[in-house]
Amino acid sequence: MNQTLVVIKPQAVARGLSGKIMARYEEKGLKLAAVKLMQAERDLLAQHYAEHAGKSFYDNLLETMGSGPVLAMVLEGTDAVTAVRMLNGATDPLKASPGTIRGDFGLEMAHNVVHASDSIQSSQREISLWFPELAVK
Ligand code: FUP
Repeated sequence: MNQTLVVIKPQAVARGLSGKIMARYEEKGLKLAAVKLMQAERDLLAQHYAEHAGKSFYDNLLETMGSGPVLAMVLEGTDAVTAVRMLNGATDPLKASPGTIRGDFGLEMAHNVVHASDSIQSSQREISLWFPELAVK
């Protein structure tokens, strides 16, 4: 069993896709451990995407992610990190296979519809960043 962070991005929330996307994860057998609709502050996004600081797409990425509410969630299950990455598909929606979430619901790299942690280590870092209230006190 492990946990992973998923963020449904602002444009997908605005397009009314949250329910459909969440259903994909639930239908796979992943369990929702936490969920919240929130406006991501720039400071949170800068920490979240620290590995991309300085890259050509960084400013646009932070602006896009801060452009409206996101739906952040923690999903858990057997190999949840890998399971979610497989369901999401490739980063670039044009290269993501049809049937995957990114493949089915978007066209452009800068506007793919979801983020998910890429390893158990990043899931732990990202869950504590997005859900500090879940930390053991
Ligand atoms: P992923 O782990 O699949 O979310 O992909 P990355 O961490 O490499 O990228 C994070 C986000 O940056 C992507 F969702 C979209 C954006 N991005 C671009 O806009 N252009 C790029 O060339 C790479 C990533």
